[in-house]
Amino acid sequence: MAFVERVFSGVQPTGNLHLGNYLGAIVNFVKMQETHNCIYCVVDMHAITVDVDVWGGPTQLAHNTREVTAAFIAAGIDPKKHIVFNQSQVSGHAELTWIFNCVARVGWLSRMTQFKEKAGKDRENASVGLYDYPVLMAADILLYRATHVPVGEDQKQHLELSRDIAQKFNNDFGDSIRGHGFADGQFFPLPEPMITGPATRVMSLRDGTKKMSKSDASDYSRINLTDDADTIAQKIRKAKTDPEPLPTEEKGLEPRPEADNLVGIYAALSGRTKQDVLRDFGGGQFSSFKNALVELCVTKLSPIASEMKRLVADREHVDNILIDGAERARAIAEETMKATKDIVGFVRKR
Ligand code: AQP
Repeated sequence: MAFVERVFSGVQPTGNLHLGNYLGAIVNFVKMQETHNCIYCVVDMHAITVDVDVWGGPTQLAHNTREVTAAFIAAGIDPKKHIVFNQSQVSGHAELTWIFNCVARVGWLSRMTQFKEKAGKDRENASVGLYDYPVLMAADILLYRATHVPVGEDQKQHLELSRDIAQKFNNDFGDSIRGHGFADGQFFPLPEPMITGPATRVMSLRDGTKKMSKSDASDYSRINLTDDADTIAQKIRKAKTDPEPLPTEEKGLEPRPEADNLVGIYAALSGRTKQDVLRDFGGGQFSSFKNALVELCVTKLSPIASEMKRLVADREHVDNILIDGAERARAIAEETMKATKDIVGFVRKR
């Protein structure tokens, strides 16, 4: 069956929204609005899978939820044409997770590298929610039977798991799916990851081998979307580099992760390729390249930061966007849940 194309993606309200989230995900969210119906979700149920002192408690969570919503809107997402909401307002996410918990295998989840990294050595003490995170993510996407998922490269493995869950559900319940009018036995699509652009994995400004991350202890490792111009300039000027001039060819970046990262950031922000950037800056010193990068970052990010600030101050407006989005999301989710319950054999009121 050909599925109607639909985009779904989410961002966790865990604070410190950074350039990696922006270039790896949000920029592509904005682009996909031109060609698809899109659903963008602030995934607050994912945020609470780490310890409460890490996600910051109720007041912080509510603030971060509004801030991510503000970032979506400030970056150019249209909440009227598309859907913007926070996950916990639509109960289908939790309901479908339970059904998928009974489809997914323990062995599949045990291979997830993000769980291994986040749980660290103290695995016994990690929450069950952190272990189950990828199943909730599969439910997020498949609740809307979404076909395309724009994400950064770090989410590739989770997307593969979502495809495995969709496939196993379709196989396990094939006869029932056909019996409920889906002639080819395919109820859930296998969602496609959309990992595109020159900055699918933005690295830390302090260590080019580590991903730029919200939870890095050093604020100098990342550019936050709320940073002002002086802070951005300071962080880029202090960013780790090496003593060589920039290469003239892209392959010269391969053994130089910090140079590769900064050139990738420049390319992504200017909508050009890394080779184009090296045509302008190759052979030159980092100091002049960094000056140009500061200027570009400030030009692109400052309007987003000030619009975010304005929106976060208008709490009622942001909350109304989330409430309206949740209503429209719920209407789609309820259709999927009704059909899924029928397929599984759960008796329900008609
Ligand atoms: N460094 C990155 N480069 C490119 N894309 C990135 N994403 C995250 N970091 C990078 C993408 O941003 C989207 C939303 O991510 P999330 O809200 O799930 O946050 P996260 O992956 O938990 O972000 P962090 O910074 O990596 O958090 P911690 O520090 O907790 O591990 C996703 O599409 C993600 O791929």
